[in-house]
Amino acid sequence: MKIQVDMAARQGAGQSRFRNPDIRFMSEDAMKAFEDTASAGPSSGAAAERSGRPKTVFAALREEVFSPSLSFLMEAHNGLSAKIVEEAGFRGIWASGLTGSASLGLRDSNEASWTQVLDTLEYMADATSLPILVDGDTGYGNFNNVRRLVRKLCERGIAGVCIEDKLFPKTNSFIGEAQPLADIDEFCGRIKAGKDSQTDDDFVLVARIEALISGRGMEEALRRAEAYHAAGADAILIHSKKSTATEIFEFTERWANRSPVVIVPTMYYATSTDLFRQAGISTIIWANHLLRSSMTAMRETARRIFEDQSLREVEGRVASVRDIFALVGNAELEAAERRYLPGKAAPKAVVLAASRGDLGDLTRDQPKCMIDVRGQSLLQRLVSTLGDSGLRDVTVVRGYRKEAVAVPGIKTVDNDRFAETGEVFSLAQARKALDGEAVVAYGDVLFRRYILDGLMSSEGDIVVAVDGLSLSVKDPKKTVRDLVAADRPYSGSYLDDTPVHLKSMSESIPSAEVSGEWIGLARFSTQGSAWLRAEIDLIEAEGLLETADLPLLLTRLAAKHPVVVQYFTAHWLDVDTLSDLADARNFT
Ligand code: SPV
Ligand code: MG
Repeated sequence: MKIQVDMAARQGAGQSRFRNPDIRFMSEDAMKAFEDTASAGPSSGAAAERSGRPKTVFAALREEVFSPSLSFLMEAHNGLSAKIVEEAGFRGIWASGLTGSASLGLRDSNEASWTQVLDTLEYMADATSLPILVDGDTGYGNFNNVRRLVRKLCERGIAGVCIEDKLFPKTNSFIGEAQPLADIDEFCGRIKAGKDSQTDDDFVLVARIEALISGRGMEEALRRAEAYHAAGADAILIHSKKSTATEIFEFTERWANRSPVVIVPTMYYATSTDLFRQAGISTIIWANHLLRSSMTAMRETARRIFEDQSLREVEGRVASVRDIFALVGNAELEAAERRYLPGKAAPKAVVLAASRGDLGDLTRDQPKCMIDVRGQSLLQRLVSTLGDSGLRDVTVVRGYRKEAVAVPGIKTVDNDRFAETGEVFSLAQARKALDGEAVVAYGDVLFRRYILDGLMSSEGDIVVAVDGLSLSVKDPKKTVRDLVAADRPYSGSYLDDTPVHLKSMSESIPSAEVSGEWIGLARFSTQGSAWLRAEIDLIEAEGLLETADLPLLLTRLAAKHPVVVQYFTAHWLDVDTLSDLADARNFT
């Protein structure tokens, strides 16, 4: 359902990008997301998530184009580059016609058919959660081709299209002079046909003006902008091939933001982004830089290997094979195999949540794991992260205020002697869950899912997650209980795959030997779990079950079996103090 929104009135006349009080169309969902974002600041894409309603890619692109702050779309030309754009932190993708063609070895002259473009887009949309604005060239024909294109784009979850006012087959804007332009009325027909064919209200159609490129001048560009806007284009892309942005700024000044303006500063790259921001530009497209940088890298590697007839110089300078596995999500496949393949028993998780924790009033009626962090308890957050990595069989060891431990779907066991016993005693209460692959976690840690996925895909029988750059390393005076001494320090190199092993873990490791801090997360293979159970039995037989803690247990295991240290840095926290709790509330 569409609602009419006076953007100028909503944003307040002073700060509106749309100085001309104009009527815009936004779906209710997009408007809500937009308002939440505007009031929560630029980092809040979480509006929809907070409301429990996933934001569509269509609404996400609309939000980028219509938000008052400057947005950026980064070029991608296939599934892998789309993933890299997302990994870098961008909020949207430009599916460039030039780079999409070039990556197929073709010219930017509609040599790839539009359905071949669509196929590539499907890979890209599958590979990323970011919204994609596709360079639809001229729309591949007349109004009728645009209609079919837009319907197919909506079907495949492509959030928007940009069409340019030239003729099919197109030629890249940076080739030649005075390329013929489409008749204005005919192009307006393409715009109307596109808008009438979208099957999602938030689909974005950008009309690209080539008048400056083809030497037809500013008046022509403005006349076209007015006509395309009136025909229903959501935004105007004003293109220029000058080396300075003078004509872009003249256009934005005179257009006065009657609708959002999109630019492609490939040729006027030296202009500062702040000037674009001051000019009220909506969106900058970095149009071809991933393809161009990969060409440089591929040439260098090919030449090196050709000359050396060896890989020695190259290995270590290129992404590791493991990096490829990580980028395409092999960890998820492994988790799915455990869930769906016969014979691959689902792994279990044991969460230790018996202790009270010392957070004053907050832990008067509930244990620390039940403290609320932005609408969900710490334990609920931990259980969902575990679930996302395929760990759905979760046993929580309760103790202090056990009746307050309530999270749907968990199993519980109790350590009723929590006040006078330690962690190994708690773990022993969950011995039954330690019969096969298992993860053990403290109940007060939050971590990004990739850390757990890393443990789950490790080949070690016992693997511990260690922050190689935590405060314990930087400031050995800070009291951290779970200090780790490993046989190799954290190297900081993504390419370094050499296995690292635990030597010992405790709060009193001499500072020179500290390699990091254990975050309270460990994985045991079926073999590892058997070793773990045997060690708990032994500790019990020695009369130490009440007093032993997990660092002691892991140190004893490390003396007998390889305990693999998996390093990472940041992206986790445990909640020991009120200031940790404040951090937890900002943790995403
Ligand atoms: C593209 O990336 O294909 C574009 C931008 O259309 S440009 O190459 O500048 O024309
Ligand atoms: Mg193009």
